[in-house]
Amino acid sequence: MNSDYSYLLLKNLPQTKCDELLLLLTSLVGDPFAHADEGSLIMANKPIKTEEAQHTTAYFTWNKFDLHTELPYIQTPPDFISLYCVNNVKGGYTYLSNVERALHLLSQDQMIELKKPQYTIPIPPHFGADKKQEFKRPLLSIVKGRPSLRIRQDGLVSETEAGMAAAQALQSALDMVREAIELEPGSLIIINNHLSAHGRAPFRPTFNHEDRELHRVYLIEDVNKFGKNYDPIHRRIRGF
Ligand SMILES: O=C(O)CCC(=O)C(=O)O
Ligand SMILES: [Fe+2]
Repeated sequence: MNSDYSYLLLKNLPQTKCDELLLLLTSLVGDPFAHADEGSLIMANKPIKTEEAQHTTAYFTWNKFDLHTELPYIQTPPDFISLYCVNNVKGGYTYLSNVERALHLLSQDQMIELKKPQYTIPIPPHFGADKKQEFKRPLLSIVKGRPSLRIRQDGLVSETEAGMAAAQALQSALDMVREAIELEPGSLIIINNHLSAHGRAPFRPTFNHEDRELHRVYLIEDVNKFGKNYDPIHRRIRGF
């Protein structure tokens, strides 16, 4: 896959041995890994009826997931996030926004703000991290001439008002260029996590075997980018 594309969608894949298929196909793009605090290499994005699910937005909830990039609160976020659709419910849209298209809608001054290391993106509660592990970072950087975005709006803080205004303008721009895809069982989407933001429409959970279920794998092109935080035996990263 040419990693300049913001996403790749494959349809009508076999629906047996789907996790083996998911790992096999996505390994062509990068090395699968997970964050040690979150769980398995293949995560099931499926509603779980808990008290926590009412107050947060995560892989186990069914509320709207605003456009974001994956793991924006860690030092080296995944290069790609892949989602294989095991099952979907009506209206269970996946949102995608092309970062370059969105950035065209911003001013030079806003771009300058986004590149300043003035933003704190809170770590979600299910990671069990404390505030001390949160760092100030830029939302936008340029890597080999292409943009690389990290964004998650809920709880985002900036040191300055101009920084916050630029982050809000960015989120509106991402919303304006958004497309919606209703993944079908047997579809696999591989999303470039630098060049694309993703999200999800709110949907009605069933809490049974008919529920929406996407299997998710994170990929990194070069595990050496993780440095000491990476455990190659278990394919896990630690820390933030
Ligand atoms: O459930 C989805 O469609 C995507 C959820 C999501 O953004 C994630 O798991 O990171
Ligand atoms: Fe996500």
